[in-house]
Amino acid sequence: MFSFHRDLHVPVDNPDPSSTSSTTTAPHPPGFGTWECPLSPVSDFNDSEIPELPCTAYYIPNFITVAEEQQLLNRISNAPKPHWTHLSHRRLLTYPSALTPSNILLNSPLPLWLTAPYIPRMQSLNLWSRSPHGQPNHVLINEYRPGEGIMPHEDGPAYHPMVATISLGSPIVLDIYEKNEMRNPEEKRIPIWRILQEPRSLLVTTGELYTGFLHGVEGVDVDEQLRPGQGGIANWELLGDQEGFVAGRSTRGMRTSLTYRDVLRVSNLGGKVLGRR
Ligand SMILES: O=C(O)CCC(=O)C(=O)O
Repeated sequence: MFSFHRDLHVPVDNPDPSSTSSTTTAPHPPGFGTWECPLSPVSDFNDSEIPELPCTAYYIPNFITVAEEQQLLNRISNAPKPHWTHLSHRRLLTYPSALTPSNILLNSPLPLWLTAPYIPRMQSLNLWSRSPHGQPNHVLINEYRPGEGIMPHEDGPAYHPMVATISLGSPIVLDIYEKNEMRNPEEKRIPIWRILQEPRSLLVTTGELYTGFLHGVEGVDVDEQLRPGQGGIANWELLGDQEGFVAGRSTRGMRTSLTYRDVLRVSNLGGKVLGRR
């Protein structure tokens, strides 16, 4: 009856994440870096904006504490085994439930352990003020072992165009790609930007970055070229622990992401769709 998370994504090709290695970034096409953001979806957040990226991405290190990270990891590891969806290169938990095939969320609250104090903390930064429900109503939890990843994709129109990701466990690099529909499908995609997500950080992607680009995580055992500048890490200056990455590489451990979203169409069991704008 319901589609799974993978169906919500719009995959653009189907590479084996473990067969690729990201050590470079693609040259930026003409016009890149000249984003006009007349209606930045988030207003109280400017110190955390990742420079150079299209509008808009924000990175906040240490958004949660070590104790909160541990509590979340404990909750996730206690999730009943049948609740996990096993995908080819990661596993996934979906709260409160998967969307229907027509991308509708059946109205049901998120569990408290996923909401308090994290959603109020995001709201105190004015984060969801422009989303239809004023807060996230859907959380997808991805778990990656070393060597696992997620192919380049976009998150699609089911959601208000914003994702807020809390990272737990190992650091990991998120790659951003041009959509470039004209490319040869055999050709390996090269990221144009790379964002390093430290444990306990919050990454917010929204606006043009949500709608106009793809994102993915390479299935590698070691993230390399961790440094500032072209081909390096776009959020280098915002990292909480630059020192920890001065060797330029980071060996992956288990990494879990909590991706908070606002599903546009919500239905009570009676079938009435609420919350559309
Ligand atoms: O794990 C991540 O940070 C990325 C997850 C992702 O791309 C997604 O859930 O759509």
